[in-house]
Amino acid sequence: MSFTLPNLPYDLKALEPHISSETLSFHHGKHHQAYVTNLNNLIKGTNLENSSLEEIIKATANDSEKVGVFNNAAQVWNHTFYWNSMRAGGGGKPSGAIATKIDEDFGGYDAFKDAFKTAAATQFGSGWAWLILEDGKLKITKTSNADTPLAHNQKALLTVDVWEHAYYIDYQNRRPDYLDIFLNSLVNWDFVNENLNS
Ligand code: MN3
Repeated sequence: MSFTLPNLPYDLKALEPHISSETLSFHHGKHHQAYVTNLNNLIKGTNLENSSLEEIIKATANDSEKVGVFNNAAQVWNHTFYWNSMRAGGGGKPSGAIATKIDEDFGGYDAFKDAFKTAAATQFGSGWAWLILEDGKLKITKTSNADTPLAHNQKALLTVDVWEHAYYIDYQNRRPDYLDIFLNSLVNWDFVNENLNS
């Protein structure tokens, strides 16, 4: 099976002024596309050629000879998940089941927000911050480079990309400003609720 780049769930200008069409154009059209192209080249003619993306990620997560396959497969998956983690007019306090669960497990939205921002701000170098469900509890994690909750039997609910390519055009080195905007104006809580209920 050959993978194709999924379309963005909104148009390139949809997240402006918070994330520019220039950022989305490069990030989706160049970076995400490159992971798809690399993955297709790496699995061609191998025993992973007919596997799903999730199967490839799980099969290669702990295989030191398949690091390249894992990195590209996980980055394809992580980016699709990230696009869906945002929407125009998003952010702020959640509603629905996730709001209740955040109150139960973090003691309120503000505590969640502080913990998520801290994890994302303190990820050294490239990586991701996540809201996940593990053993029935919400947790916040951070992963380096391509690493993903899928490789750790954790259910991903929300992510933010903290590779510099995600924010450098719009925020330069100011990762904390990008994170504030993500939390206050971009989070797609409907997607988070769908993931929680799936
Ligand atoms: Mn990225």
